Order: sequence, then structure tokens, then C-alpha cells
Amino acid sequence: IQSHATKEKDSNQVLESREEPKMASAGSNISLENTPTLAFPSISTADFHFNLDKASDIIVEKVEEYVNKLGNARLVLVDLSQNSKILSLVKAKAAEKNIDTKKFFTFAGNITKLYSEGGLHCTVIANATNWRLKPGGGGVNAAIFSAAGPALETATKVRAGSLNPGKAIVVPLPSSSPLFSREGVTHVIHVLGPNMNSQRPNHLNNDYVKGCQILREAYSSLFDGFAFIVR
Ligand code: AR6
Repeated sequence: IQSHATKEKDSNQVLESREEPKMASAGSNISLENTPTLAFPSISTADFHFNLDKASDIIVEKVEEYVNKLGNARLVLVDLSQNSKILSLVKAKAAEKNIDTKKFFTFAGNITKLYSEGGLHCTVIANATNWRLKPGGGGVNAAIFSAAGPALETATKVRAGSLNPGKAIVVPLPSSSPLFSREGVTHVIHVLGPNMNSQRPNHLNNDYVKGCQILREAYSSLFDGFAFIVR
């Protein structure tokens, strides 16, 4: 409980320290912070129905593996609601493992409005996408493509036409995108997680051995992509 409190405080401090740059300059909108930060949603746990307890174990395992390889860069797990089950599971498990709360924390907010509404500047955001890398389809994918405008779809197409489960692709965001100018996001990393939802094409028929393997691979691809940007 104590480490939760500490973590909460850390996040608040992060918020406070970001109040000032917001006013910075009308032209660039955002005075960019020097701390590279990746905000990522919980891959596969909503529309793709992946078990939350298993997913939270994998998130914490992968964060622990990568967090110290990333220098001063930060990782932030984001979900829409303060009451998000995945956020509380991950927060508790990360605290048990004593993961540095300055380098990894959870945050409730819309991933497309982290700076403008939450005061948290994230230079890179991850998208839980579909295999066609297409806008729409609901969830975080629809939100990110819609907020980023057509520039993201165009920039994505240049990189790839489709994605396999467990893979991620880094897309530099054109400065014409509102996510760039308003939120200070320079890259979007699309990630395709395992699909456990039998109502969706190519589901894994509840095979969690394969599912966990693909989810681990998805987080490795995502964090490798972020490490590449940071370098
Ligand atoms: N900001 C932050 N987190 C969000 C937002 C948002 N705007 N929207 C959703 N989440 P999901 P999946 C959280 O369903 O399970 C899509 O249709 C959400 O609460 O977006 O990987 C794609 O096209 C959950 O914690 O992704 C694929 O076909 C997390 O983001 C399919 O769904 C992921 O939820 C992918 O399913």
C-alpha cells in the first residue's frame, strides 16, 4: 500500500512539473521535455479478450526486462479509466517487484490527449492495432487513427501494408498531425497482439500457451521499437 502511495505521488509530481511548459510558446505549442516517454495501452485485453491476470504478469515481466536498458527513458501503461482493472493489477505487481516508479508508472487518461488533458508529455505512443493497420474498428486503434488524422494512415502505408501477431512497426508522425503539434508525439508504434476473441478473425481458440508467447513477443517488439527511437 505504501509503495502505491509513493507511486501515486511520483505521478503527481510528474504532472506538476509539466504545468509550466504548457504555456511555453504559441508557435510550437509544446516545449519538448528531454525525457523520452512511451505511453502504451494494454495490448489485446479489451476487444481481443486476453485474460487480464496473465496479461498483467507479462506486462510487468517485460517492463522489468527493458526498463533499465532504456537509460532515462520512461514507460507508461495507460488506460481510459481510473478504475481500470489492468492498471491496478499491473501497478500492484510492479510494486511487488520494486520497479522504479520514475521509470515506469500507470496513468489513467485518453492516450490521444495525454498532454493536453493530462499534462503528461509522452514522445511516443503505442497503438493496439489490427493486422491490416487500418483506421477504425473501435478501441484504441480507432481513437489514435482518428486523432492523428490522415497523416498517420499515409505514413503507416509507407512502412507496411499488414502486420503479423507479435510484431510492431515504428511510424514517425508527420508534423502536420494534431497528435504531433498538440500532444508532442513524434512516433506511433503499431503493435498487433494475440487475438483470443472467437468473434474476430484468426483467433487462437483459447490457446494461452501460444497467446502468452505472442503477447510476450508483442511487448518485446514494442519496447525494441522504442529503444530504437531513443537511440
Ligand atoms: N486511450 C487509452 N486507452 C484506451 C483507449 C484510449 N483512447 N481506448 C481503448 N483503450 P483495444 P485489443 C484501452 O480493444 O484488445 C481494435 O478494434 C482499452 O481499455 O483497443 O488489442 C483493433 O482494430 C484496453 O485496455 O485493443 C483490433 O482489431 C486497451 O486500450 C482490436 O481492437 C486495448 O484495447 C485490438 O484489440
